[in-house]
Amino acid sequence: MSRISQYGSGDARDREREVNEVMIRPLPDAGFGAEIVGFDPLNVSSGQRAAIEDAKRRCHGLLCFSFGRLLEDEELHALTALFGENEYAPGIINGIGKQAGPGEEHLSVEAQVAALRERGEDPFMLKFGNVNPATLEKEPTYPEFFGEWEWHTDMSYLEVPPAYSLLHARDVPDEGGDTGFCDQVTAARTLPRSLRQRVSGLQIKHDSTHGSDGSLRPGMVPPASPIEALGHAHPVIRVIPDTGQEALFLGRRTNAYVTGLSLGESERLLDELWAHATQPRFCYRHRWEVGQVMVFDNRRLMHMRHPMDERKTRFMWRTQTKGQAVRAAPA
Ligand SMILES: O=C(O)CCC(=O)C(=O)O
Ligand SMILES: [Fe+2]
Repeated sequence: MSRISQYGSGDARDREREVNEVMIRPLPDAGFGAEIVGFDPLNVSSGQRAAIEDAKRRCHGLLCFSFGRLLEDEELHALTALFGENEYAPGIINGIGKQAGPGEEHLSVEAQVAALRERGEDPFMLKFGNVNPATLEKEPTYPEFFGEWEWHTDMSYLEVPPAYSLLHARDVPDEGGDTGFCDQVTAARTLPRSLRQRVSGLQIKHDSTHGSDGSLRPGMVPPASPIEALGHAHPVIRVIPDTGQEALFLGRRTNAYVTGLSLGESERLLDELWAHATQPRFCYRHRWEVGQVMVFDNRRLMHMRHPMDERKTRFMWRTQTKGQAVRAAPA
């Protein structure tokens, strides 16, 4: 993929733009995406806001804000608000990447949010890694944390999955722990015609029982087979509302199931789709710098995390924005 044709017209001024002292330029060494430098999320001019809207459309849904410093909670929330309305973080509200524990089945979302706030927790922000969030001292964590996290789209097991996710690097190892991004609009555009015909009208059920690191989510029981997995079914090819583009929407491979097929047929079709969707030519691997925020459009990109050394530390903050109803591509 040529960076220039992916980003814009190829004119040098067009590729590197200064808007009220904010620099927007193609993400180095990537086939897509833009890097934004010199941005203050608490003080955004209308020109900057328009430039970000434009970059959202032109940069394949991947924007890297390089702040060169750690953000405050309210700064990450202000940046998130440029991309949409806050969505709850996974794993803390029943039904959103978490199964209610015994006696918790009737708790309202409001009651759960109030209890989280009481404990000083932010229901919209996930803080994860192998450090204590308050002291930043290294802490033991579950073994899957260090391995390779599979390709996925955030929270696609929901009926209305989030549109954007924002990941803020607070502490990253000097090697390992990179994040990969994979463009599913290009994957849909290049899908062999015969495969496209086979998936026309089909849906995939997106499992909620396991996280992308392979660990079981809070309160969940492993399904007997993908057919029994808990999660929502979505069209294999969706239309992104903002741009009208078609994108493959595979979610994650573990426990995925093409509804209505036998398990064997479903597995074979999914293997073919995944082999096509994750080709290196559609992907970019991001090496983090502390202080960066990667904003990615879940409707367009899948992401994964590379493994890291157990002796090292990594700590990220994450927010996400509410999405819109998933619309199937026309047959
Ligand atoms: O930490 C990363 O690089 C990716 C984590 C991830 O997949 C997520 O927070 O959704
Ligand atoms: Fe993720």
